[in-house]
Amino acid sequence: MDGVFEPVGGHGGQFTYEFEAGPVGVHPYHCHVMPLEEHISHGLYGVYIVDPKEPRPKADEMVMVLNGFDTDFDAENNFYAANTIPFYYQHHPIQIKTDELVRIYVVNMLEFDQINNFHLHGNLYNYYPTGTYSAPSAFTDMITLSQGERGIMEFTYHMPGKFMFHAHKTEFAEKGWTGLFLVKDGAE
Ligand SMILES: [Cu+2]
Repeated sequence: MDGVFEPVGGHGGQFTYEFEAGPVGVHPYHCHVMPLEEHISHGLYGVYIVDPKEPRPKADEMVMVLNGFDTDFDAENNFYAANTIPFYYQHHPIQIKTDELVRIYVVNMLEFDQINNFHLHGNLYNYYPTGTYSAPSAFTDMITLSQGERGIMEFTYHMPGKFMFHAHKTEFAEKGWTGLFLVKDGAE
């Protein structure tokens, strides 16, 4: 089932999409009804994860959808975020533990601006494009994603403290796409 030819229908409508889960990885899904750009730029999308039969190593897992919103319908984003709410993780740091593996399923769903990125402070991460989980393509603190690109990031902090993560595209950071990890001593 492609899914494009089976729209859910009007208000209150429903449709059950059926498919066999695969390939292994992190995948976006989105509205395919016109006007497409308007629908995507207002949030009609989501993410699903297909786990491998042999489980990934145990980790503190989270999903981050990188997005922006055009609130005044001028085909430009008024704010940017990781998971929709600007500056949310800046004001509510994500608590993680030292020496514990953190796994982020990251998906770029940004409309209008071609590129987005994910920069991490004080650490490097292994990056697996599309989450297919063969070999990492990079060990870095900075990846750049085009629209629809996604993957898995894995890292471990060994020191407690506050560490920022944000778009290295400065405009996006200024308009909401920044956050903090609050790393606590895992032994405590
Ligand atoms: Cu920075």
